[in-house]
Amino acid sequence: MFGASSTADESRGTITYRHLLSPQTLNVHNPLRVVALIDSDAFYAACEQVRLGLDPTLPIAVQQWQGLIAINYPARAFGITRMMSVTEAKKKCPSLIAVHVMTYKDGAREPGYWPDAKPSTHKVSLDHYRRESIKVLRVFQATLPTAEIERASIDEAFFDLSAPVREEILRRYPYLAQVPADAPDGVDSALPPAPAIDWAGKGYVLPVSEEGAEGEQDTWADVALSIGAEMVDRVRQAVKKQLGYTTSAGIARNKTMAKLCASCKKPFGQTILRAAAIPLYLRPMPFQKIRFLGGKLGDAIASAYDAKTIGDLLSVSREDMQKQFGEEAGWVWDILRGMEFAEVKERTGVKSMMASKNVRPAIKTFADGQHWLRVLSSELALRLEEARDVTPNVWPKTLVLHIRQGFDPPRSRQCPFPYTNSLSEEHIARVGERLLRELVGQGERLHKEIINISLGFSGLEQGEQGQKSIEGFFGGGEPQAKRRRTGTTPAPDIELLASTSNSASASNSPAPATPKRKNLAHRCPRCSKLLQTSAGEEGAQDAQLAQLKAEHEDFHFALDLQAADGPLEPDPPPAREESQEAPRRKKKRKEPKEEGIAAYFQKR
Ligand code: DCP
Ligand code: CA
Repeated sequence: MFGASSTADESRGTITYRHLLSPQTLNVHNPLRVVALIDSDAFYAACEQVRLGLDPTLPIAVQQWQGLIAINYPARAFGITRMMSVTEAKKKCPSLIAVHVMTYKDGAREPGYWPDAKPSTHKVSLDHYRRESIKVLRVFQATLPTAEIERASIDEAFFDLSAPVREEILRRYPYLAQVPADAPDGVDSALPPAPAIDWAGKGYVLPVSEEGAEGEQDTWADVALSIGAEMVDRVRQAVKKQLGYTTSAGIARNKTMAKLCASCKKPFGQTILRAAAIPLYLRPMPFQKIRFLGGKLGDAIASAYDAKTIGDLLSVSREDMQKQFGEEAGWVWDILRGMEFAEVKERTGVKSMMASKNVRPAIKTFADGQHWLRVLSSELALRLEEARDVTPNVWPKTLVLHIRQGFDPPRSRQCPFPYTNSLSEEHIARVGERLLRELVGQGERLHKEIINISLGFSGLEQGEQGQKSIEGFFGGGEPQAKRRRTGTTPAPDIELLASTSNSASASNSPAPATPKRKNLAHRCPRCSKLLQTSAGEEGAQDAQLAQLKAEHEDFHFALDLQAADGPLEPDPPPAREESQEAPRRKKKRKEPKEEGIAAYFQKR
């Protein structure tokens, strides 16, 4: 069953000196890999509890207009859920403290906790939660400076702890640093037996068997997980101590497993999923709970195999699955066995920001439109300013305006966003107004009223440190332009298939040019798509491949967001086309070769 046919599943095989000592093996296939997901508990509610200095045992919920968007655990004990209105929730728990999210009101430069917030005059602001989210990220970075950290949402981050864990193994077990002279296969010899692990204080360890009989000897991969668990605990305690937020975590060998088990011990708990415990943990799980299997693809698999749980699908062969759902369905087969090779990609900044408003009453005149553009612009100005505090010099390449008129499909216009030394809401609003004119034409009264208006920045990129003016950096527009040109160009002859073992930051810092290479390729460890550079200027291939990888990872990021429970923004953008990733995704879907599994990711 499990393991028997999992030839790629190195983590159940022999762990050698090479796995521990060779820098080249520090990659997604290493059996000593340690990945964690940390997720804040009832995040917005916790932000309000800390901001207001409330006792954390009190029931608290965050309110947006009449609905609830976050509920802390004491309030959940009363049966309050996100689906309820404030009135309903207060019936269940009269002492519930319902805090309304901040809003922007006309004329005010900054959002505030206005007592009279109404959808007709105010616009929701998540600024406080974003700021707190950045603070949490800073604690992560300061506590674990050598981990790769990928911010996955406003309150979740993945960690690749493999490098610091490897260091710590060598510090604790220095005898492993040298391959013994009599080792039969040199560096490819198995490590000596691992010491027994004392799991006390490290978190909840998912069992290997129902009876609780462990039976199996601890492996070095388990030792790695236990050290990773200590690190995650340290980081979580630091967040609690410094900021007052409780978090929960999952520690496993890849992102999907870490994410799955992170919610086992909520709130304020962490869970460890060892390789040997994966079969028992996964078998009864409804397979549609797994990222990307919740939508159309999951439905199709469910009906093809009359399956509900992961266990129901384990008898399906990889070949059968690929025959039915395309070559790339290999990752589905892998994930059902707990295997996944997606990198934790260093992603700590933002790439786009969108301010959106469902307007009630609808916008009927150009002046109404100007009014809301000013409100949206003031939010964007503030957010860009804050982003620049965190990431100096960051500036958007593009300003995008989306509108939805009645039941018409949403429409959008975009233009380059000019650099200015004195960023102001007026500057953004002026460019936004030009875009609005392009969309609605001349005349004061609109032909059709607007029910949603969204203004956003995309292509946020950082200028070089120490650069005098940001204009020099963006003048050429090279990175984005290159990305567009190469994104869909097929490359006929691949000279070198870049391994997935590049460090996660590869796409942030392109490798130095290698003149001999004609073009490069990279197979996405998540969906197996082959990304190829086109034959072009010599030496540009590494940078090109890095761009392609970044773009493709954005595509997955967009899918991740789509697959998440719901929109993170309480004022959801009117259509997928709004997010920066969406147009690129759409373009990809039109490629004829996006058959098989990709077809299942098409929009509704
Ligand atoms: N959020 C939202 N609307 C949703 C889902 C989430 O506005 N449909 C916001 C409020 C949450 C925050 O995003 O506080 C994080 O979302 P989570 O799904 O992680 O939920 P919580 O952090 O609130 O709770 P949990 O402890 O279950 O993670
Ligand atoms: Ca959360």
